[in-house]
Amino acid sequence: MRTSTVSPSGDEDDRRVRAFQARIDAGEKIEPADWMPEDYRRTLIRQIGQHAHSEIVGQLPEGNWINRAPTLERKAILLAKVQDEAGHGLYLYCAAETLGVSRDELTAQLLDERMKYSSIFNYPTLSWADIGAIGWLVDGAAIMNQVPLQRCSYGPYARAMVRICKEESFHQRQGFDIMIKMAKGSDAQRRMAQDALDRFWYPTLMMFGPPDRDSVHSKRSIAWKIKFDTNDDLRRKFVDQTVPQADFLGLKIPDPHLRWNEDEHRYDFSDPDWGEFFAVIKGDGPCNRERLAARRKAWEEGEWVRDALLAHARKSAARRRQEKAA
Ligand code: BYC
Repeated sequence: MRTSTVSPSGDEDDRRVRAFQARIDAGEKIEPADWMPEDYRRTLIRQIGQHAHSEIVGQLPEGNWINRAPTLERKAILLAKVQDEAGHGLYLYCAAETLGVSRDELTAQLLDERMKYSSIFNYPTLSWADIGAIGWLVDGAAIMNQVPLQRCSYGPYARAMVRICKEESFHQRQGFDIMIKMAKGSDAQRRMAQDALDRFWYPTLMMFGPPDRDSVHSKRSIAWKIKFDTNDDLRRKFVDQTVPQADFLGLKIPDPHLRWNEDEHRYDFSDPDWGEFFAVIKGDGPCNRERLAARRKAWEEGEWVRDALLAHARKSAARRRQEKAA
């Protein structure tokens, strides 16, 4: 892969950077063997790597309920969803690998906390209704954020997103279906549904990232078509889409300032507690330690599988070499 190793300084570098930006502006896809500025490559590794880690860590809160799903059908659906998340993680690690970073390296960076994963997965799942709320709200937010990424300038990421988005739609639908059952069920079920909405609303709004004034990467990522909307714009779109769904369920969004703004034709709403968001992404949320401990345990316990695969691959390669030589 050809990348610049220094920031553009001479005429030649300036020309290459301008030509690169022109390709992006013209809607061309950048492919792994193409020249790209080092910062573009690093930004993609950061975003795709974090995204992959989110899919993998994101299995934990829902995996917690597979054994406690209320019916066999719900259990089969949840199992399929959690397996899909593992698949999304793998597509994304493969996309990141095309940028010259190995999956082992990305995992090492997650485990020693140099890389992040989505803040949302640091909140616990306390009841079955939380599984509905995750599908409805968390996957709903994920779709809002990920649909534009299908047009990302980097080919392998864009193509991975096409498949991921298809599966996310099913995830969102199954979550909303759980919420319908709960919200229209007994009083106790309705209370559980409202409680899940109360706890997941603001953490879901945080998924879109810090407010625009604190977003360090947005401007450049938008210019590079690695991002298409600002964090606040996507958050607003999500609120506008979700409030009527909550009305349909007969549930109340836990925001006393939520109002329809007739002039601007959108909802006004309260910001999440940004102090809480920054604490969570620094490692100080309700479940950060538990999540990382689970990933470290899985990594350590999987060592024999990795060793066995490597030994098998080496043996097969040696056999192929012998056959070729014979
Ligand atoms: N959580 O400059 P900003 C899923 C960090 S998986 C943690 O605005 P950017 C699902 C940000 O990384 C959902 N950290 O950043 C899976 C940066 O720190 P660094 C995952 C966050 O990149 C299973 C700093 O804050 N989706 O849906 O322009 C089951 C400043 O932020 C968060 C993706 O990853 C956060 N919420 O924008 C169910 C989608 N927000 O890196 C569902 C792809 C911000 O400088 N990613 N930070 O140390 C993106 O679209 C963008 O990376 C973001 C952030 C919108 C998330």
